[in-house]
Amino acid sequence: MPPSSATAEPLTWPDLERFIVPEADQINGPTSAQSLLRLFGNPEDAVRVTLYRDHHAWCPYCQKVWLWLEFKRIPYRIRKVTMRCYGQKEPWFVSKVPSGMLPALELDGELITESDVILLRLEQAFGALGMPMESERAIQLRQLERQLFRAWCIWLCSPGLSSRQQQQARSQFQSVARKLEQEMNQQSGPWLDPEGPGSVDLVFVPYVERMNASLAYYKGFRLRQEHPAIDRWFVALEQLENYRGTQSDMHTHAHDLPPQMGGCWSDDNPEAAAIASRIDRGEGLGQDEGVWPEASNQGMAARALTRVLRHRNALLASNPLGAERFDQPLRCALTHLMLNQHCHPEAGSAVALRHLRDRISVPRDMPLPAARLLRQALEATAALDGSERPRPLPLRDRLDQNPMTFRTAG
Ligand SMILES: N[C@@H](CCC(=O)N[C@@H](CS)C(=O)NCC(=O)O)C(=O)O
Repeated sequence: MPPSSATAEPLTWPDLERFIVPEADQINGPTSAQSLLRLFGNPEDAVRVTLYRDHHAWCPYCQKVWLWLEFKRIPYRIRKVTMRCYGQKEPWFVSKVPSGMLPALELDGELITESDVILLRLEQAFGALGMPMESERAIQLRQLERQLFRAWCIWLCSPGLSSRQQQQARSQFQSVARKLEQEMNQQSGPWLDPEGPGSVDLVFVPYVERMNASLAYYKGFRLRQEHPAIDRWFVALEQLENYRGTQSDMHTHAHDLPPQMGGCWSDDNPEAAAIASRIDRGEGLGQDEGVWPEASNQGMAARALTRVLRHRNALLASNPLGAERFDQPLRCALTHLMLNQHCHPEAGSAVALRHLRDRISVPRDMPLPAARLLRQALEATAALDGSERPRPLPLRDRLDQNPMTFRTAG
């Protein structure tokens, strides 16, 4: 909804605190990136599993295992570890896993690495999720996932492709995506697994989510429009709260992938530039990005506000404008978020507001629709001050996202 024409005075912090909503139960409630223990109604001594995954929920192989545990409702603990691209790996983790690679998992005290090996061991211990991972069809589908991954990497991560090579890379990617669609179309429902959603579906989720985001942002390619069976599969996933709790958005992926992939290259077409600018401003990409079935704007705005207030001191202190000068502009943006009215920030705050806009990470900080509203409120408030933009987000690392500032918050 566009903001009303009225302008508001910035609410005070106590005024804003009245909008705080209780956080859902992170232990037994819906899937949440903030959980450190998941019991699904079981007693704590039922826990046999510890999942080591990254703080920011950026690691695709971790998402695969995370999804599996959530879909199977296996009680587990979570220990978060820093990825090299955004900080220093914790020494306790390196003594456990010398390569530092994520994910890792402990099952009854046994350490397991490599996401596929982890899933196989979990399957042995707790039973398969739909089709067993080593059945003939599952192996074929897992190979198809790697084929699609390779075609995506060639298109997205090869620097300096000529227009002809770009076209070839796109055709190659689409021919593998069509094979995936054929597999989906063979089933009566939207899933790859006839009993669906099974392990074979979950194996595809992390990278197909990243393909959808990165190909829109860097190539102007709308995966969900071009490949309707993949869209149906996404729509079905988005009905499931255990997927939504892990789901990221296009802004997050567009900017977390370059350091992880060693660079993502734009095809330099006007469609890509328009989509990238829309995503960067925080507008999202509507149905191509994801549509949550039960998201009311007011509820999601309150969830965004609740997360900001939890980290208020760290957000103020880490802002380039400094805590004191960023206080009023941040309250203005939050006032806009909650009242849907423009609120004039103090002069010289546009860059600071956009600095925060650029660093909201999904699902680490909040759900996809909440982040979209918060980014839009930050951008609308910044635009009242001017068009000045912060430095572009770094491409080689994301040390600007070091989690340590936020570790003790809340
Ligand atoms: N083949 C491995 C790949 C795991 C992997 O590449 N992990 C990346 C994160 S997505 C990693 O831990 N990199 C080290 C780091 O970023 O710190 C698996 O399937 O588990």
